[in-house]
Amino acid sequence: MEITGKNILVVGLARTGVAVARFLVRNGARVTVTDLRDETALAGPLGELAGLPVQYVLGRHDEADFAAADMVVVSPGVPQESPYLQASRKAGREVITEIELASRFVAAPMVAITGTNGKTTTTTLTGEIFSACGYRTFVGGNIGNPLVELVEGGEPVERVVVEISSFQLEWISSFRPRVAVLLNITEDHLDRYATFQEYIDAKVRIFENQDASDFAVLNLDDPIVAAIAGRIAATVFPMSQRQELAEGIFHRDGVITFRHRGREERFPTARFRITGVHNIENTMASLASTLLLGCDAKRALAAVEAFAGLPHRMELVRELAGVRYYEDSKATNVGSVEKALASFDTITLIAGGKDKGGSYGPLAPLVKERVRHMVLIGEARERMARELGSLTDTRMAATLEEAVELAASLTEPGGVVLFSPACSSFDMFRDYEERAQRFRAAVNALGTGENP
Ligand code: UMA
Ligand code: ADP
Repeated sequence: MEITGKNILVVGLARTGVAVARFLVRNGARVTVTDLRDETALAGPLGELAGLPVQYVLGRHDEADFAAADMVVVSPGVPQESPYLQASRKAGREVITEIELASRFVAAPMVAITGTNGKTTTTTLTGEIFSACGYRTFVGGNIGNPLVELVEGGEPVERVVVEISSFQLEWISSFRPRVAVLLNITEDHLDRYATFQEYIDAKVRIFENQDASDFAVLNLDDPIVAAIAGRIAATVFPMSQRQELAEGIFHRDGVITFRHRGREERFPTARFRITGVHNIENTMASLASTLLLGCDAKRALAAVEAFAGLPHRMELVRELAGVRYYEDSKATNVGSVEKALASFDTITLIAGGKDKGGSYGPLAPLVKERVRHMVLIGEARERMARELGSLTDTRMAATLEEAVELAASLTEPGGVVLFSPACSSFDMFRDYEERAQRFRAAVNALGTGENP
């Protein structure tokens, strides 16, 4: 792909925009960056690009720029229906995401991981396994560091692992991973997509450019994922915790078995540090991807056993007066909360936050069975109370701190206080990490007589 001398418009100036602009400038493009936020709000990113020959259109978008550019590179946060992007398309301009641009320059075999939940855990673990097997590995994508940073840096690598969101797949045209993983699909991001089907369609695009020489690692236990198997050109490499597979990877009686073209490898789970059925799913996906791309089973097992998981995913914060407090701030949709609820018996659930438009109904059976008390916070609390409130003792709290105190007063010894919000954090917090820190501080302040 030729970039030199091209007139390229970069839309959005946050992590993606900065990395894309740098890469394009370095490769001789004429770069314009536009963002709806103004110069003051963008002081940080502008500082990162200081001194580079970039033109800026800030605080607004200008339709003429979108129609005139040879190519438009769009950040994932920009909605597909943006009228400006539609103007580019109408003018016959190529619109692509950063992941599409970057992948055109990646030569090393790539594993791309998507799904509603488990992406970051699986991406991280996959990277750890490749590294333990001696491959120089780049790990990036939706996890935080854009893939284009790899091609910009020019570091030679032997394996690439990218976490891919549905947003990043919206404007691909040739993106083609050697191994594409789809972990699961449940309702999410209905504040961005008009229907659940639109979200599914965006996710499935990860397989769009693969052929039979590539692999699609599919979780057969998820009905929506299983239904995709017949529709794609890649060689399907199935995974399951419910059925034994002659070809694929499956879990039974504490052993994960990988079978591929006559090769069989067995991985006992007894010494794994990450727990829960969902983490077996993530581990199977990581093992499948890495073994399919050359990893040795013994080294792979050692890497899995050493992996302690990531913060803010069902982390034990503290035990106080016989009550365990778990922080699961990264649980921003019902699918992840289902897994958290399935992990404990007697639960006081703290949930709520910014509503993403989906139904909370799928949580009903587990709430009824396992949740003794529910404390709701944030914008979504009224709707959550309407959909789930009749199933258990339900209270409202004005702040997270108040919710923690209330939960502590309600929970009997032997019970669990679980903060698994089912919502994003942006109504009350900067992001899920700040929300996590606030919960931890409130829990650690319990019993001290102090406010966090
Ligand atoms: N903007 C415009 N015009 C618009 C809309 C937005 O100019 O019409 C501007 C905003 O003012 C802002 C910029 O675009 O300045 C934001 O871009 P962005 O939201 O794409 O932010 P980045 O920092 O580039 O982060 C993106 C991903 N963000 C989203 O998908 C929302 C990051 O995923 C990702 O880590 C990063 O690229 C690197 O690849 C975050 C995320 O929340 C973690 N992802 C979602 C999720 O995991 O659920 C999908
Ligand atoms: P993602 O990057 O897709 O958001 P994470 O690994 O960050 O995934 O985990 C997000 C949330 O989902 C956490 O609450 C975690 O406990 C839960 N989770 C992790 N793996 C799975 C899975 N395979 N299925 C359902 N929930 C999961």
